[in-house]
Amino acid sequence: MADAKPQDSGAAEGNLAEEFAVPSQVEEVKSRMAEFAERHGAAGRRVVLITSGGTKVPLESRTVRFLDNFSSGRRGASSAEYFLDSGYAVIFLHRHRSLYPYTRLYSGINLLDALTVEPAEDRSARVSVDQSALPNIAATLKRYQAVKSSGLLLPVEFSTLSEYLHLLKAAAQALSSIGSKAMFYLAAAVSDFYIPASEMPEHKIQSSNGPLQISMKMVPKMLSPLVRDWAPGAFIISFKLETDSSILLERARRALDTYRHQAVVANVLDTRRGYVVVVTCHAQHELQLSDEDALNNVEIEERIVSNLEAAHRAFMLQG
Ligand code: 9Z3
Repeated sequence: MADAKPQDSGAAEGNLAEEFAVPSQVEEVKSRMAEFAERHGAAGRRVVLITSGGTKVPLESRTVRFLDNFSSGRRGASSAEYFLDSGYAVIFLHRHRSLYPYTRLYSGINLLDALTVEPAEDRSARVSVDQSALPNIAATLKRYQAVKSSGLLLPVEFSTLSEYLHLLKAAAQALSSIGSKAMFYLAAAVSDFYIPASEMPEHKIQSSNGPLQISMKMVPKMLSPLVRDWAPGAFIISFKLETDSSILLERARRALDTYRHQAVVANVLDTRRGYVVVVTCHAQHELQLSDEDALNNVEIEERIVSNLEAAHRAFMLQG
């Protein structure tokens, strides 16, 4: 997640398909996203594309080992809920098995510990839920079902880095028809490095060959063609993650200067659940949860989404 200038990219965005295999489902998913965007755009709704979760980068083509990262997908999944609450239609481009809207609230719980069977004798046995083991389950389930039946949430999954890159491009093109009604909220933690297929060993790397040295290429920065070519009218938010807080804001500003999009949400790994800065070309908004907020289970994503929703509205008015 280091910074790189666009010209450092190993693969220029134009030849994405040469370096990253095109997933078979991409055209079909693209038309579903385009239909979703047009339907909601025509109904006067704004549409946000959220990217969420980490990526894994294989070291062998018959993959035994890969490089992964820390991202749980919680930022993306909880933000999706707040965007839905704010009236957006949401395309949720997430890594397979990362956290998912609503179910994320129960991710640390063993479901079987919250269920009991009664009576056990025949096939009419009912399974019931211990609501104290699944806090707010009734309200959450109602909200989940309402969102599902309203057709306001379109989940799209990726597993590999290649899938992520091609699906993001497809999503950008699919949303171009709704112009400034589209928001991109790029919260996924995408690897900056990869091994091109042509340089990857086919079989498992042998430890008998001794210590391993690998050389990786830079993943193309998708923000550049996204802002310039694929969705020039959209409201685009990237995220900047650092572990050293002293360089965070400078890096966020540098990203804004380089890509010229609308905002960067800057966060530090250890404090990301309680503190972020929304950096735009004119301003800097610090969003911080107080001790009282934390006691009341307020989530920082509620603040982030509220801040960006208002900024998006102003952006659309500027026309
Ligand atoms: C973020 O900074 C997200 O806020 C987190 C959320 C990944 C930290 P979790 O998924 O964590 O809730 O566990 N996302 C973007 C990170 C990133 O890779 N940014 C790139 C960079 O920093 C720019 S696109 O260079």
